[in-house]
Amino acid sequence: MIDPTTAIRRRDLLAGGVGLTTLAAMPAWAQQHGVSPRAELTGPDITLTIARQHMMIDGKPYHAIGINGSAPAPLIRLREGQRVRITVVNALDEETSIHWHGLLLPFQMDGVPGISFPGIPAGGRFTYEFPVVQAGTYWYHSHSGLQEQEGLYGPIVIDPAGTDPIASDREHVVLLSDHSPLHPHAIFRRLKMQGGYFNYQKQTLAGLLAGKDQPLRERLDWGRMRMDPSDVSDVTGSTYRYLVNGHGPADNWTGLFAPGERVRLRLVNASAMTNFNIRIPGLALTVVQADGQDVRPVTVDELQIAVAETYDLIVTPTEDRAYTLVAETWDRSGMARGTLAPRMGMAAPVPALRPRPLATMKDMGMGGMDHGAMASGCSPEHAAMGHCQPGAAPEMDHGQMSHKMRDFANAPGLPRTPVVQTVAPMPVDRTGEPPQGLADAGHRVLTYRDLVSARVNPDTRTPSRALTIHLTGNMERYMWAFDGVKLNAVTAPIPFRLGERVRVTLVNDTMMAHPIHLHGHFFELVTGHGNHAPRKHTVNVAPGGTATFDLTADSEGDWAFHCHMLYHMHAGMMQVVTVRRDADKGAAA
Ligand SMILES: [Cu+2]
Repeated sequence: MIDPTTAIRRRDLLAGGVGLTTLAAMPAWAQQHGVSPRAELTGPDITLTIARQHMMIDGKPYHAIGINGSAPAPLIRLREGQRVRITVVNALDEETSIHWHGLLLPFQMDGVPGISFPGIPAGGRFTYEFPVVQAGTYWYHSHSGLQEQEGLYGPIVIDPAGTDPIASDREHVVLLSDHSPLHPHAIFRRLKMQGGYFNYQKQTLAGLLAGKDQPLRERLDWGRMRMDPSDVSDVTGSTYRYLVNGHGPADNWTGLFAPGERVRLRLVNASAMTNFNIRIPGLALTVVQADGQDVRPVTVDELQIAVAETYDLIVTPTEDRAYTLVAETWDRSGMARGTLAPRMGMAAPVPALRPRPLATMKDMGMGGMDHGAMASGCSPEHAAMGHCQPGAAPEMDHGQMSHKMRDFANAPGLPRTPVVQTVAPMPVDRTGEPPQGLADAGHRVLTYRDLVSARVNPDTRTPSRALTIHLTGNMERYMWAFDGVKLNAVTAPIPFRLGERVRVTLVNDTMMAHPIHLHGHFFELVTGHGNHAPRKHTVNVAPGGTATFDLTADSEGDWAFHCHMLYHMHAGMMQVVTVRRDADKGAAA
């Protein structure tokens, strides 16, 4: 057997003699003893060297890709109003890239190979240079292949030009992620072979018959569809280690506080595929920022952070004791865990994983349909259309169900491709509901509708046009797309005219959540808050649900628009958005 440590060292040397081969070189901001993440990359000139290395998780080494010898990558701390020049040196033997997630910048600096720039070849380098025009919590990651899954991500904090309206005595970056001993291409191959490969939580027939946690009727409906209500996530704790600042649950990353302090937690979900439910038993969580944008403080007991989102929280621990930061995965297949404590070496009880959530009929896009109608296989709407008779055909088979689910009446213009396995017959706006699996949490849970911008939106015009985009997929073949057309089959980008304001509705025709991210822009979620709509760069669209936002296309160029579930993006759920002075002139503008 080759000692993997030696192998890695040799590879690093071959890759260009990068001397940082120490095992588990953790970034200073993520270290156990870090009182605050002050050791960071800062200033107008920053160099990032990307190379293969190891990552130590709960005492075991894992292959990883890091920056300047650390995985996760170092904290980059900037100030609003400065200019920054960041040189990225590629010491890998493959192409790479860095994308600055949530930052507003010229599109040539956005870092998406094939869209914004050609990528950084093996052994090459690229200098990004842009003005820093915003403040808040963001992050950066590779946009090449599946490198992000291997640890190529890190946090960005931008301090406001003036006084920070969010007062705190101390702050900690809490960067969440998922890491696997499997190579990401091996994970993807398994998903392609069988969409539910990592879902070991499937119900057994005995469980089906004996279960009391869901009405039998719903179970029968699922059975007819040959789907499984426990398919909440595609990649699970069966392969993932869930991390807080690169540390496993046993490592117990600890952030210090003095009792009575206002502690700001800058939460970043840098996972490839995992949404997390966050709670700190014994502490209320006051949400003060979402995706880097200040919001009116709202206090909850738990919130879900979807892949690629950030949330800033204020907590005020008053007791001289430890508190557990619980980051339970939304499918309840695992947990990332950390501790807030007055001194190092302390721990508080770690709650057990709660029962796994099951997808519901609402997750199938039947939010507007009652279960009785569903069980009979004939909704009132379909009866009205002459498709069936109410109360008839109670034992409809999979083929008929499939046909019903693929009824395109509610999705005019959607092509009939293999990437459209299902169409949500009656999708509903679910932004006012607790996120998936948290309906019965038994305490205050953040919903998107709770978010209200702290300031008046910069553009409060009524949108001049509306656009609907369907999120489509085929779980069995592991194909994902917008409007049924995978990126590699797309013939034209989604065009916007520079300066126009458009109302975009995302309709999730699949039974999985999709955190959708638009590069280079913020959009305003349409959740009833008028000119104080929350501004986001990523919105998680619930299964069978819709989400609507208003977008001012104010940044000229070509921008990536994609699902931030890494393997969904890789499987085709990505398109290019163009913003042009005159849409008709296309690239010539
Ligand atoms: Cu997705």
